[in-house]
Amino acid sequence: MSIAPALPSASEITDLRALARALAVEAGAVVRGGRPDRVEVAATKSTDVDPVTAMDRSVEELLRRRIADRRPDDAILGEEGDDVAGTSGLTWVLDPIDGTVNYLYGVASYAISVAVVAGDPDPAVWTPLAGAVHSVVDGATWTGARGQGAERDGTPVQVRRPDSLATSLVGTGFGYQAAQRAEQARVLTHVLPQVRDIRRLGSAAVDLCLVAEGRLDLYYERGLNPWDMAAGGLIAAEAGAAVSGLHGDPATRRMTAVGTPARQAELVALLEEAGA
Ligand code: LIP
Repeated sequence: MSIAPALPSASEITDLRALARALAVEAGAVVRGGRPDRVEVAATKSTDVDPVTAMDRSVEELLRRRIADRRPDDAILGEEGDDVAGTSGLTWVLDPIDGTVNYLYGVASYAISVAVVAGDPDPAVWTPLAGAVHSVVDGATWTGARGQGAERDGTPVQVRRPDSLATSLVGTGFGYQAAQRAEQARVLTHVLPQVRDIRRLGSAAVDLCLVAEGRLDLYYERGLNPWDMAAGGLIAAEAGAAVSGLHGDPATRRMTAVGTPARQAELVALLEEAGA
């Protein structure tokens, strides 16, 4: 049984939020200022269509340097680099460019995602404390902090409360494995007739923040990595969303379903029915 981590005070969490925001905004400026007209794939990861670019790597190095400088006792879990151990019990969870395929093609939805969690940096057991998501192309920044709400560029945000699942606009996404996409397509054929419409925007971090501010009603995806969901999940939760997996589980790689509680529960039931 995992022991509940000692949590920082409210004012420390406020400071962590400010640092997450500053890091995401600084990294965003680097990406905005340095994106070449034609982005090259530096390498591929889980499959041939799972790309990493030079910018993903350089931005993560920048974030790691800043955190090592400002928070030397904290651990780091990042998409593009090795885990760094810490002694403080806190871990920074980094996605230097969430929506890398969009960045590659110049499609507008990609973001820097920076979060800090207490406890094991595992979505099944972690305690998210603070997070920031910076949308590179339009410069929007969302932040959230445990028990302190969520905001976009200084304005508090709240989830939308649609009257029914049938009138809910739902975001989702698909993985880099062909077999996984086939399974996700099967589930989608079950979901689509039951909702207003589907949006596949390409960045889980941005999708979660769009739910937080009511520009999407619901979001679900199977296969998310911790760094795809750490900041966005907290921001959505602090904006009033229910954030969970299926069958009473927390939100993890297995499934992440998010939205205003009444509709989110209906979406979860639909996904369970579909055997998602
Ligand atoms: C992406 C997620 C997106 C998902 C993609 C990919 P990445 O993260 O944000 O929701 O559908 O398959 O996982 O790889 O750009 O950091």
